[in-house]
Amino acid sequence: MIKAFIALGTNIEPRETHFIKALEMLTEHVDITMQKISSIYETDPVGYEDQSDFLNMVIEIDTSLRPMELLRYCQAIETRLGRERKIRFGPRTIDLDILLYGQEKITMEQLEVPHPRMHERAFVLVPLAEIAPELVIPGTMQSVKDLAEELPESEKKGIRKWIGGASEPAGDE
Ligand code: GSY
Repeated sequence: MIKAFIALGTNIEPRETHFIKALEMLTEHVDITMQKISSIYETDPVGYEDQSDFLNMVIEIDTSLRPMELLRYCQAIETRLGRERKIRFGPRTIDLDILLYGQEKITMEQLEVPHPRMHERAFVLVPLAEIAPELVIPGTMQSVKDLAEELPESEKKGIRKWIGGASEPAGDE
């Protein structure tokens, strides 16, 4: 069994329903066991900014799927939930990004693990730090908690915990 982390993002309504369905489909796979689920965060769009706010979360799974099998299953979920790839970095019903697959470093055309931008994205680091604060991303020397804490204030401001259909600043408990 390999421990893997997957980031989920959605910015087309009904956003929470997309998360619920994606989690159901992951759970129903016989070779995937859900281990941890972060809170949901509402986040300002990064990259292409002229689009709606995202909901983001991160999960930890145990899996016996090989990396490409896991990628194909994640892509199948995206397709079943109606994802279209019209604008690069543009709006999406659901996005499932494999962040980490054990300690493996994978460099393929279709899949790069650790995810190449995960250590700089607040919408990944904040939920990941919630479920795996002491994790060290292969290739970095710092824990996820430290990386999240060191994010610029301007980026942390764009991450709000999503509670019962409303959001409030993250880290204010
Ligand atoms: O793969 C990430 C999709 N994405 C996101 C996202 O999930 N959240 C936020 N806040 N901005 C994003 N920009 C892109 S592309």
